[in-house]
Amino acid sequence: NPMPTSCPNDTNPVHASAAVLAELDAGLRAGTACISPKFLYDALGSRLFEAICELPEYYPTRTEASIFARHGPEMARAIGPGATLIDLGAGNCAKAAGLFPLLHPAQYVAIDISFDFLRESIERLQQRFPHIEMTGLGLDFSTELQLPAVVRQEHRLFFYPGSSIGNFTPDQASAFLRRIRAQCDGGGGLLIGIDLVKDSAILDAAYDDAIGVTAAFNLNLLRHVNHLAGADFDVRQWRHSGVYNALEGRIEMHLEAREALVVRWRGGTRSFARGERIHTENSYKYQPAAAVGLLEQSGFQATRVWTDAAGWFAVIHARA
Ligand code: AVI
Repeated sequence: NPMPTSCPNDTNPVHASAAVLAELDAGLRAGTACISPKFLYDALGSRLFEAICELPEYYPTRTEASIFARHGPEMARAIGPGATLIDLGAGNCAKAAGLFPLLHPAQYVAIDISFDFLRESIERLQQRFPHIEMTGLGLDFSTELQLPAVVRQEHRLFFYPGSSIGNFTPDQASAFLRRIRAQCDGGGGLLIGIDLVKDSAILDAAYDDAIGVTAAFNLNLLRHVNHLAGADFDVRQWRHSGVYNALEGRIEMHLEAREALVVRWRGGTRSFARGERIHTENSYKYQPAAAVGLLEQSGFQATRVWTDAAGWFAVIHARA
């Protein structure tokens, strides 16, 4: 059973690697403090994100699911059977699992930064689909995408649903897509979900829901940073903000200090004025043509674009 064995990010559960600490340190010292959204996903953060996907306000998950439900057979025809399905940011693996009966992949490779969560997901999935070879990898694929030799070269289909591409700036997104393309040796392609520009009231509600799950998700990042960097953030001193910035075409998530405060971490300290913010996430929204343009400028050829009736979300198949 090719169960995951390595997780570069979780080799030592108490202390973060020097690189992670340096990244957090630099962000906390920046003029406008920032913490990468990848640190939203510790074990609790992954569960909170799962809960976000169930919220009535968070339309992306169910809208994308409706596109898969409606057009899945057509997607499977465009892709063909026997793919090496590489799931980027697999989380609970539910989206990929929904495609198995249509896609009949030869191998399933699930990658996620939150490895313990992923391991449990894969163990469950392997029992449901014993005939599919499965591998789980704990990797921060945002910084590098070196796939180990267990990942087959043939017919690679990178699966990047949920509009996670929107959490990169367009330049970072393009660089990331190029790295994916470089891993598609013998042909291969990409099946990607991209959230589209829409009325800002819908976007604002999706990122600041009524019962505060998104707020908890954002605030939990501070507890994760406490753990990783030995910081002493008091979560009660911070408030969540998630608002659409129409000029930039993106949702911005911030954490805002409720009062003047001081934070210490391993190797540093900083004071925050009341109202001062830490930028924790961007979530870019694309026009359909811009989404296709992003893929093509990254060396992919978009073969099909599927959207829902309201035009809120797009799933695109692209060839390398
Ligand atoms: C994972 N990613 C695509 C989500 C998004 O919508 O940008 C993360 C998220 N942030 C707040 N709610 C959900």
